[in-house]
Amino acid sequence: MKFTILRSLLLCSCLLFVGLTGLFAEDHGAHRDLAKQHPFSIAPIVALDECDPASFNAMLGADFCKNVALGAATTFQDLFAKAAAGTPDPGWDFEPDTLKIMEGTTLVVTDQGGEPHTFTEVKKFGGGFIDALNSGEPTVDECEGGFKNVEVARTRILQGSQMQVTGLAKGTHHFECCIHPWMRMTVEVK
Ligand SMILES: [Cu+2]
Repeated sequence: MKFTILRSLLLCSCLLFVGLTGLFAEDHGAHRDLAKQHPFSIAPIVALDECDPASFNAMLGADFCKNVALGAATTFQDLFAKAAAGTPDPGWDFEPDTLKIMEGTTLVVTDQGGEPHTFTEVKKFGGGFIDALNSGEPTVDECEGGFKNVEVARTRILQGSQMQVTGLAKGTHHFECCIHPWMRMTVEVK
């Protein structure tokens, strides 16, 4: 009797340990596979950046960039200089970079950066609507016209807000930011 209880306790501890290990292991990957797990209804994605409020707001107006990333210090001028050099700032990023989901899963994209982004589906990755940030790549059709194009405007995400993407068909989908086109992610729907 005692032995059975002890064995159960041991089994429970093991399961708990395996569960916790799984949790911690999963959280830090840039490539997330939710398709192998219990069907998820929501897949979280974050947009990140490190805009420096002083220089961005001097160019683009008060409150364009909010200081949410402590110590964010990429100036407006640095961001453009790095993009022009073909080495865009990696602090502007969607996480994860790749994602596998089951059909029917909703993508919930949260802008945790300091400035606005777009999460725009494109056939093929390429340039956004600000030539000087495109590192020489031509603007993709889906970003053409910038926010004057209602299809682009409706994919805009403001700081601290979320957008949802539903109804993705099975197959591979590419998303990029039409402002900072090196922010890219691929979603595979199974
Ligand atoms: Cu962006």
